[in-house]
Amino acid sequence: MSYDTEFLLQLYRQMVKIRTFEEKAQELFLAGELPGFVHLYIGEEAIAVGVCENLRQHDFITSTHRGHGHCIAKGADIERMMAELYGKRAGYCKGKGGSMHIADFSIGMLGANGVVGGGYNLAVGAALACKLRNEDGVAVCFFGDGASNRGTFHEALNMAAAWKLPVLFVCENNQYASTTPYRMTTAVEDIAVRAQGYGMPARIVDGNQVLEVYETARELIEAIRAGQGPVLLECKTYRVKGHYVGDPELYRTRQEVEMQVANSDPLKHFSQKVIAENGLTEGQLAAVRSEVGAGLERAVEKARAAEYPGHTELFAGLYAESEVQ
Ligand SMILES: Cc1ncc(C[n+]2csc(CCOP(=O)(O)OP(=O)(O)O)c2C)c(N)n1
Ligand SMILES: [Mg+2]
Repeated sequence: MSYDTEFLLQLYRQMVKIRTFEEKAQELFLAGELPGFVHLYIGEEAIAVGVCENLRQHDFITSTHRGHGHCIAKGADIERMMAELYGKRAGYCKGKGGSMHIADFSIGMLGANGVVGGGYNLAVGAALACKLRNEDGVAVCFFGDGASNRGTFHEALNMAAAWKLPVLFVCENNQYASTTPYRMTTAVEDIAVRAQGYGMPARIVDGNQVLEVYETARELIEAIRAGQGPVLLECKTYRVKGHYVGDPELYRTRQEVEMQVANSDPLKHFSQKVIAENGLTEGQLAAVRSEVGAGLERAVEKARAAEYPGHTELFAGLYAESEVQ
């Protein structure tokens, strides 16, 4: 497939936005500026970007505890995200949720989720709503390899397949679930084989190559939008950072991590490819990096200067307004 320069720069911009946001979140967390817990999406950028570039504003996504990349790829505002990480009132959850609860319903982002495997049924529900309303929207459910061992995986895939709901289940197989390597908890080589048990088609892609993810997701999302039912897409990748910022990572060697980064970093791979094959220049890529970097610095400055929610707001926003009179 041939791509125009603007599109390739857009993919790069989105991946760099995620990488830069995550590197900054790591730095700020280690400096003691951010409360709570932070799980980084570094090394997995090509998956969220390759999938979400095929979505419309009102398509839905559900996310995980490692959710910053999904939010950014779906079009969330990094200033409100950063303010949320700081616990400030200007944040997506008015500072009360933090990293694992960021949601933006205006762009179909149904929320990061502290419950592993908590996104499946939200995605199936959103897809059912699309179908009942006769809309051609789709729901994408991002989940981890570890999360595929939860019971909710079975419930959701079975119902989505039986009712032919418009869901794309995207497994981010990053080889680890917390401190456990894939092989310690999972007997099958590929999560994709599990789809067969639900009568659902599945595909496997190299999740470190954004164009491969993009092209496959594009084909699958078109078919799902046309009413052909759900599909499971397994993206093979690697969790470059610890499970959370501060993880001592006693369960793997530095050599393993360094080898993976050297061989499969999605940003490095993409830059080399577009310079060699598509005529982009290092100057164009550097301009994207500096534009993104400046935007992120502004987000951090604003978040630092923003107000914390006041004690009088402690109970505000905890419950939805009742529609029952
Ligand atoms: C229901 C539930 N069980 C356990 C946990 C603790 N926990 C948080 S993340 C995680 C591992 C998830 O692994 P995976 O699904 O592969 O996602 P990854 O962290 O690799 O992105 C676990 C066990 C949790 N948050 N929720
Ligand atoms: Mg994992």
